[in-house]
Amino acid sequence: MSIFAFCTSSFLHTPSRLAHPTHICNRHVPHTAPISLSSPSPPHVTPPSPPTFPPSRTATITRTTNETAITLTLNLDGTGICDVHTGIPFLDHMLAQLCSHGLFDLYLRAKGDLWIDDHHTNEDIGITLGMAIAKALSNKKGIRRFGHFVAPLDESLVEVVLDFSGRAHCEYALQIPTQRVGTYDTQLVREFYHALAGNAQMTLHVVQRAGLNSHHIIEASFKAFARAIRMAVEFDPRRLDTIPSSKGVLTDAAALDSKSKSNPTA
Ligand SMILES: [Mn+2]
Repeated sequence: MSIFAFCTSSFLHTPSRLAHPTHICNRHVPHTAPISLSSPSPPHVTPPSPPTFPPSRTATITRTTNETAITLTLNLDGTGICDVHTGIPFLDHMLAQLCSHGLFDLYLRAKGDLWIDDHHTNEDIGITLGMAIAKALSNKKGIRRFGHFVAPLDESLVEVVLDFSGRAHCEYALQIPTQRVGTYDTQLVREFYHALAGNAQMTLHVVQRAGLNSHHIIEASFKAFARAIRMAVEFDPRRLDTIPSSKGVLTDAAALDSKSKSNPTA
């Protein structure tokens, strides 16, 4: 029987004594050399250093066309601060969901041709936000890459699954029962997701599992989208400094480059 049979219980409840087990035991059991302390002796453990993450991942994009002028700054490692004025009140409300549940900080100002309708402004905000996400993620080293979430909002239930794969793909399957929420054309939800996924180089699936109310369905989708992005962009402590791909690359650099060439202000 080990010498430690006499003192095990005191070890269990007094972790601070673990550093000096022989001192405690020697008071009760005078030992004669040699005594093996191999098995119960706690090994000397150096606490692991906290992982060194890069500083906050931010991106600023300014994009100007004949239809819209948009400037935004995104911080993927933020706290949920949302300072946006898109000119489209319902889209402001949805971007607030994105920030709050994704823990992004977003500053955005948009001036668009709203006298026509919301289409160009809505789509170009999706484009610009997607570009900002891609820029902030850079080579995607250390991120989880995949994200998913199912968000309820009362009777509505929407699932979002995404992958920062470097390939732009959007499967959109919301069935919104009314043409408008407030003044917002609900067809624009699809346009927003397509524009964002395409420019963030993201594979995106938006699936409606239940829902009756248009506002609820759309808002549930943005909440699920926010949480799925948050999951995907957060760091995997087992992935530090490596790109989460068997191919070794998750960025279509040529696509990003062609965008910046076609839009010199971006
Ligand atoms: Mn709402």
